[in-house]
Amino acid sequence: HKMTFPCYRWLVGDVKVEIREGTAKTLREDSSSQLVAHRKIELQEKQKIYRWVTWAPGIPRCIDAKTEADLPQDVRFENEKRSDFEHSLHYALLELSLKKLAIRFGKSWNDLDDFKRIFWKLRSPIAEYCMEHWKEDWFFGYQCLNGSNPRMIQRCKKLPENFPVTSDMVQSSMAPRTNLDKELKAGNIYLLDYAIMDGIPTNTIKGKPQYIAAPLCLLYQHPDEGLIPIAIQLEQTSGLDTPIFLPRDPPLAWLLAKMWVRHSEFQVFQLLSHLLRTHLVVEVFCVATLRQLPAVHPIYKLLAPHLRYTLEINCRGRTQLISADGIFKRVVSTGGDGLLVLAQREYKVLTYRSLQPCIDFTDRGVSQLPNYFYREHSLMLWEAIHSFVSGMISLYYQSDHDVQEDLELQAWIRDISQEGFTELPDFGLHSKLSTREELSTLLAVAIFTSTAQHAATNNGQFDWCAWVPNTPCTMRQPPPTDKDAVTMEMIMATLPDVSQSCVQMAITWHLGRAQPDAIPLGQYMEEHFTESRAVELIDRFRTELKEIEDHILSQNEGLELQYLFLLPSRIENSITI
Ligand code: OYP
Repeated sequence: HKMTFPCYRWLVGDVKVEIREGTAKTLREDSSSQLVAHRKIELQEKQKIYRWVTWAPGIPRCIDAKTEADLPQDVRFENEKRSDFEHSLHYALLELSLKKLAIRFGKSWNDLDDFKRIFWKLRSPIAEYCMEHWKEDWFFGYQCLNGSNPRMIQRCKKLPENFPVTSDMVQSSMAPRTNLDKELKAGNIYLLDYAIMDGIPTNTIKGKPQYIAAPLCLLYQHPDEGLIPIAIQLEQTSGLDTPIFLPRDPPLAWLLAKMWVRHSEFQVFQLLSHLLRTHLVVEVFCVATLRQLPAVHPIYKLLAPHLRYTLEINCRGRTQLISADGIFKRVVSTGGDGLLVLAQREYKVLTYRSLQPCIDFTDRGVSQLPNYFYREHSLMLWEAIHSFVSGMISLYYQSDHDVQEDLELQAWIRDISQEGFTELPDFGLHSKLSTREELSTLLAVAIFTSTAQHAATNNGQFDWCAWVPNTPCTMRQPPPTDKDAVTMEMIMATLPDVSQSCVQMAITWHLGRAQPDAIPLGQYMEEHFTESRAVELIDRFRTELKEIEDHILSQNEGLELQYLFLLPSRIENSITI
């Protein structure tokens, strides 16, 4: 018999009694010494089954399990989920291998339109829209705000020294009667800086080297045209071999420069924004919660629905996606050593601040950008989550003192900060919790990251990556050094080949499609809380989510390109894929 989450306590002697609907209690509130002893035994047992392990140094630690088969039944996929997961991927790969065969047997692969032969429509209006508009500059800018990686763009007050863009170069992109200097001062210039990609080891696929660049891209918030790219340099050191590409260059040169930026974007998006900053961060909360909080603890009850299936999907990711012979090694430029080096660099500078959306937007200086739906929706969701969590916390903790005195909670934060996020002196999360506010923010970070933030990065991946030239997973030729020498032949030799493109489409479809057994944000299949005041807070939370839902729907009405990734009904309650 499998329980989704074990909520039992030993009540009488050794008889296990399952109470899912009991009153939540912190250690101090548990009156009898017998119940206190049961809490202890439960935790000892759990700490035997759920153990920390270092999968690789320099990234968050994770659950000790070689494969998902080592995980306790309680945290495994249900049958329905497992068979769907396994079938959908086979289906996609099979479908695409037929297309691949068709192309192998004599059809050409020498023009961008050839990508249409393997392109899957699959009811994704955005993917189709992308295929039509991916070359347009406004569309490039739009994706910085509302694509799958909406956290890369930052305001640029002063040009980086290694990116010597001059006023003359970009004058033709400017609105009348202004120039680069004025716009820098006015705060209308933005930057994408992929310095983190510089020198990352590159993959070799079927004997052929793959290539990586470390681009810089300047953008301008144009009064009429919106956010548009105005200059691109493909490497971090400027020089004769690293020209600054401009919109007025030969069209194929500008296009290839943008593709190189988008190729870096693929890596940063999948490995850093998606894998590291959602999957691996949430796994730390998962393991600590299972190890340190008994099932009757209010914080356990609060977090459990947001941790469903995360351990299993992450185990599968470690064995099949980022392993030495996984999908990345087979088709992505950062496959092999690169992906770990990249993740380690990001982990070193990962901060707790940056996981809080309000602070992140301020730090990046992007609060003024118009049509930044991701920002607007994230902030609404953060507010709703934070106020729900604060309400729950004040039900179970009457004062800050109660937080300080909750020994189980203190062991939990210690596990998170010292066992999970190890080797991270500048992370900025204390190893003790002293106030209710600190606790609420931390729980809001855990819930926001496992729900909204994961949805924002995961759910659009087919939409934005299915048209491979828009977000290529690898590059097979080095970056261009001569603007005038760029040809279509060179572009086709650079972009992923047929089989790499097929895998990119299959995997992003597999991960990005709606999950059949999804539980949406704020819906709880088990009644962890039965106290009437807690139930009222849950109801209020749902009402707020419904208001956000209506707001987003009406805002999107009639839009050619809709932003619905953060529609509460489409956000899953936990990272399950
Ligand atoms: C697990 O049978 C996951 O090969 C995805 O991983 C795909 C598999 C297994 C493959 C199954 C198989 C989920 C957890 C995660 C994550 C975040 C990073 C996702 C990166 C996706 C990259 C797509 C690559 C396209 C070339």
